[in-house]
Amino acid sequence: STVIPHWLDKQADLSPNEIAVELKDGTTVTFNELAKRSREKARKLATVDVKKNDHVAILSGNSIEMMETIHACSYLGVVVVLLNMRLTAFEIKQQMQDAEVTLLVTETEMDDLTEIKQITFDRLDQLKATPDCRLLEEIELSNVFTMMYTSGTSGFPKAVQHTYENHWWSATSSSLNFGKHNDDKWLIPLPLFHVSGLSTMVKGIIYGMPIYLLEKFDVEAVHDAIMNKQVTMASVVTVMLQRLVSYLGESSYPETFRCMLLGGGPAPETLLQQTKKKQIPVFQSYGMTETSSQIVTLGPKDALRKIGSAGKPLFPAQLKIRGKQANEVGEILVKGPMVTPGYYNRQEANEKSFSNGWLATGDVGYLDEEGFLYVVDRRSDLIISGGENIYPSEIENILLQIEGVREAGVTGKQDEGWGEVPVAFVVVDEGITTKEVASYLKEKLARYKQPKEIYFISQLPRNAANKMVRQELKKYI
Ligand code: S0N
Ligand code: AMP
Ligand code: MG
Ligand code: MG
Ligand code: MG
Repeated sequence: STVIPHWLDKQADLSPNEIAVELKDGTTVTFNELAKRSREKARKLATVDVKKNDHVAILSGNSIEMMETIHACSYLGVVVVLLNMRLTAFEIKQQMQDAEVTLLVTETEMDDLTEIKQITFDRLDQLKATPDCRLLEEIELSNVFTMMYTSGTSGFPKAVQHTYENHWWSATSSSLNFGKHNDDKWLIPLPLFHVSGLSTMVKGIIYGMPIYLLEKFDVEAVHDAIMNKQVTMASVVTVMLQRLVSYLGESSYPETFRCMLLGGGPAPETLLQQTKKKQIPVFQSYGMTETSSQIVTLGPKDALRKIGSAGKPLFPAQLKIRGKQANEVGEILVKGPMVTPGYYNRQEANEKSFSNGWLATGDVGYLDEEGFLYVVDRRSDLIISGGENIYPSEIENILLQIEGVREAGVTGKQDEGWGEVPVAFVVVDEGITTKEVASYLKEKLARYKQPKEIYFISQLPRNAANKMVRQELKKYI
């Protein structure tokens, strides 16, 4: 496979004193410093027995330490497993076991994960680095760099593997669409544990571009970065854009702000019309964890003309609608070097999802006569709440573990704040209360996955084959 110099070393050589990361408090880190500190962290990780091909998990909000740890792993040839900060200890343990993680690196110590070998960023920093530890000078593009979990229709999350090559092409295909400007500075208000945030971090390294990193989304901080910190591009999900638009009021963003990349879920037409009126340069996109971020994006030429469309597949990605002609609705299939080689340890799911390099997304849409994609429906039953994915089957499985719960069905309900939220319907034995059900779920599921409403009903809607029909649950809402 293709081998390139380690990309952070390469950029540190090309742009040593240029800014790689900028924080809200004014802290900046140059490429040279970032490379040096990441290499130092790699040598420290080696002292706690981390070695090539190990799987190391990171549980952290956005920070420079987190970025350095991710790069440190790449210097050791270690696969980084990025965990969602919102998960419960129960969910984290499941994912770490599934991903065969040997060490967890955290921002703060996790008391409820004592059985797992863990180290905080601070404790890692206090270690004395092994000076003779050999770090990788080159990257083999076909190797896996990162893994992150995405829910599955089966009810249990699967780890999506990203190779260096996937990240490389994701970054380059984006720049072939948007262009790479010398004054670009890209704002990351999205978590680095999602590919939305991580892919932007990688772009920074490959482009030699500063990123403006927020610890977490905050409407004032994003507004301030765009207005006053010379940010030229930003990535957001719909709920963030909605909050930004109302915060903006009658003002407008500076003309130097050239791209608001919108992804991770559907964009309401009314929101797009509002942003058009306010001349916010919104670019709709379509992508998923499996495609290492956007794979279809509206180009600058077409953003206003094709409002509502997610755009065309980026160079050199391909897209087709299974068995369909222009304007016919069907399943979206994608192919390209940014598409994951597959889920970790999931042979069955891989056989089902991939064929001749084409990924069957499960999403539904159509191409117009000019080849622009319109996404009309999400992959089977997927609920997207504030950019976080929720699979009904995952919640149903947990509900069914409760003694006294006989049947369970979960569906999405429209929500003004989050887009959609999960709602549960259960058939129970006498005596059990909704409070008991809710408190069990609290232990097992991240807050955003917990049903906002729980209804006891006498029976679930079923078809002739006695299979529950989730779509029918919508009638009860
Ligand atoms: C929207 C975010 C920031 C949450 O907002 P907020 O208000 O800051 O929440 P908190 O203060 O942390 O918590 C307050 C209460 O709200 C609950 N809560 C938090 N988040 C959610 C949620 N999503 N749904 C429902 N409830 C939520 C908390 O639990 C808390 O509740 P209480 O007080 O009751 O405990 C946050 O949700 C967020 O960051 N969302 C975005 C996540 C994301 O990045 N999604 C994208 C994933 N997809 C991809 O990565 C692929 C596509 C992609 O790459 C992409 C996507 C977007 C843009 C560009 C790209 C690209 O292609 O490059
Ligand atoms: P994730 O893996 O968390 O990034 O989720 C990706 C999913 O979000 C996709 O499979 C789609 O179901 C949905 N999605 C992404 N982009 C769009 C879009 N432009 N319109 C509608 N749904 C989208
Ligand atoms: Mg996901
Ligand atoms: Mg908040
Ligand atoms: Mg999502």
